[in-house]
Amino acid sequence: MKCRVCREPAIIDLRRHNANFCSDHFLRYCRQQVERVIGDFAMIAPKDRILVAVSGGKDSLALWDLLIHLGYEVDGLYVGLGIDEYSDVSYRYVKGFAHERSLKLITVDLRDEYGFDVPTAATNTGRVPCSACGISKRHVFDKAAVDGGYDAVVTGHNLDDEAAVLYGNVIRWKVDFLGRQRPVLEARAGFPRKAKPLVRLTERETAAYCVLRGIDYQVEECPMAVGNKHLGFKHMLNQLEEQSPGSKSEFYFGFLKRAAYRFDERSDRDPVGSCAQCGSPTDAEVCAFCRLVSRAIIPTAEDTQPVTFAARSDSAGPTG
Ligand code: Q46
Ligand code: ZN
Ligand code: ZN
Repeated sequence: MKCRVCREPAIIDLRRHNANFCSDHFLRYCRQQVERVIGDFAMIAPKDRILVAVSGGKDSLALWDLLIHLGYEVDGLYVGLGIDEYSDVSYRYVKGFAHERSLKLITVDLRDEYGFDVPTAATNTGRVPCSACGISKRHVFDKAAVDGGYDAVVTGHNLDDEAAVLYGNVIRWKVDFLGRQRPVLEARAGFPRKAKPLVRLTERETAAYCVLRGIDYQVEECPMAVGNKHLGFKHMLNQLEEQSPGSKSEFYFGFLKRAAYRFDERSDRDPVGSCAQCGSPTDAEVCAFCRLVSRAIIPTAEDTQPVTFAARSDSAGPTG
């Protein structure tokens, strides 16, 4: 197996491109994919101040590294979700990455800032954990970006993520979500621009990128993702990709090119009001996040039935 560019021994084969690369040319390929998508979708301008949401996983740390390498000014934002040891270990990877490279990291811990964590929020509100988590992360990302004067928030969603989300939205014909499923969403009243510069790279590629760049990352899946529909969709799409390399990319980029615009008008309306409690844009009197907070607060010590996850993570020290 030889590198398509230099004919030296290859370290990775990319079947959807019918190409093999040595490590140098694979890293160059990753950077080119990110540069291309940033340009194609006008995600970031050269002087923009960027906030990257980092979870400690391979995608977000690879994205931070890639953007710094490409010359952008990028600070990190980590949200402490309070998910048991998983969050402790994730945070250590993020801190280590930022510290080694002298990068600025902003940390927002849900318990410290808002008095709840994701497991207790899920238990106390009856929501599935990923729903409570998603509402919380969106709110914190938006607020941190607006408060910090950043031009855009970027996230590490990759091609596998976006194809799986698209698949889920298509099979249920969630037209509002389909209208917002673009790799960049422009800033709107009270919301920063949001972009996903990794959508041309797969999970396998971001993992390989991290290994080659010596980036340590949280390998474990979030324990709350068990049973998550998207994992099932990813698995199905991987099987399809195995039989027909390039399917995922054609599905996702074909949608963006040929179909996404048909759903635009369903989604681009700005919220008409602002939240009575936090001031965020919303159509309701109180935004979804503030409603979540009011129902999710961690029980006090006097409560006789502490929630399992909260009790464990309150007492757990860093491990791993
Ligand atoms: S962190 Fe949060 Fe994910 Fe865990 S609870 Fe679900 S959404 S799976 S990216
Ligand atoms: Zn090469
Ligand atoms: Zn609010």
